[in-house]
Amino acid sequence: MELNLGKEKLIEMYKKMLQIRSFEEKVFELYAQNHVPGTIHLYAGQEAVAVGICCTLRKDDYITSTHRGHGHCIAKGAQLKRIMAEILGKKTGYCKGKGGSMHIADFDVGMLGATAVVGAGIPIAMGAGLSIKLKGTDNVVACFFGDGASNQGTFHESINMAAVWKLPVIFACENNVYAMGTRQSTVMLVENVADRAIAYGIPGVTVDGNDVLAVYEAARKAVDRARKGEGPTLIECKTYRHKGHSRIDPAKYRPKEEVEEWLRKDPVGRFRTKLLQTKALMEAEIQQIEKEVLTEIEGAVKFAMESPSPAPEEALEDVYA
Ligand SMILES: Cc1ncc(C[n+]2csc(CCOP(=O)(O)OP(=O)(O)O)c2C)c(N)n1
Ligand SMILES: [Mg+2]
Repeated sequence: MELNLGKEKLIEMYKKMLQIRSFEEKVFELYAQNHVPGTIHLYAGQEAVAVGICCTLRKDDYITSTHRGHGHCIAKGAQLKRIMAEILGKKTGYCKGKGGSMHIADFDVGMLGATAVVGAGIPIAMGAGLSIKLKGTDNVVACFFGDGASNQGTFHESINMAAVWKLPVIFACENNVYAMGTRQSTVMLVENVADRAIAYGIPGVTVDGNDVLAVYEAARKAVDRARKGEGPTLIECKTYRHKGHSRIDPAKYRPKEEVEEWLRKDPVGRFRTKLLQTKALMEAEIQQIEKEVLTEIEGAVKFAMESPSPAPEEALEDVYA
């Protein structure tokens, strides 16, 4: 990984990765204390993907997300306190506390929404790409989805249409080895999700998804291509979730050695070490960022905990019928 991005960008990247990690640790703790009414799918371990991709985007660009979406929201610049409030089912959350973890969207920062339906974000990204093309602006949309979602029809149909119409979409597959308890290699005969790009005539690249700079570099090329009207790219980021699939999954299907190997490749720790080794940032500067992030997270928790729950009579408001 190369560090020629400028100090400001590196600080932004480290800070966002740390925000996601600390946020997810806090959510896990709050869940254990029974403060989270719905389910949760934690993003810890995959931070380099959301941050590497989103740090190449402008505020007026778009993203679509998945059921594992907290990291995408944070990386695109959504407010920590309102994400936390939504997860805790509070009125100040992005969906007024009525959606929970998998229903967070923030149009102000181009975050078009998380979804509980695996593969459902992919056609939404394709549609956003089509709208950009019809409006004639130079925006792009990054579409996050998992290895499991890449076996859904929505993936194949959307990517083909985006390819044919040269839509400005970056298809970012987070290959974290598993779809719930199913190992990717048992349900796909090609080794890499990126190998599928050739079937649609677009570039496909596989990158180390635990190296934020490698993800950033691949995303930068894909974004440039998309902005110039040259069409979509499929980027596969090889990564790993630290926890089980959702809050109730102890992930016993994962060999101990495999988990240990991936923990050694932890994206946050690796980036921290890299920043220090290359003297891009000094220890004191890093500690300052870490302190700031912890304060922000504490503020978000306090805000969410002190916010009111929605009233029962509001249950049918904001519903399309
Ligand atoms: C259409 C659909 N089928 C099945 C499910 C149940 N389900 C929820 S998450 C998941 C696995 C998704 O795996 P992947 O796309 O690799 O994402 P990851 O959880 O690994 O981030 C499944 C099968 C669902 N929510 N929606
Ligand atoms: Mg997966």
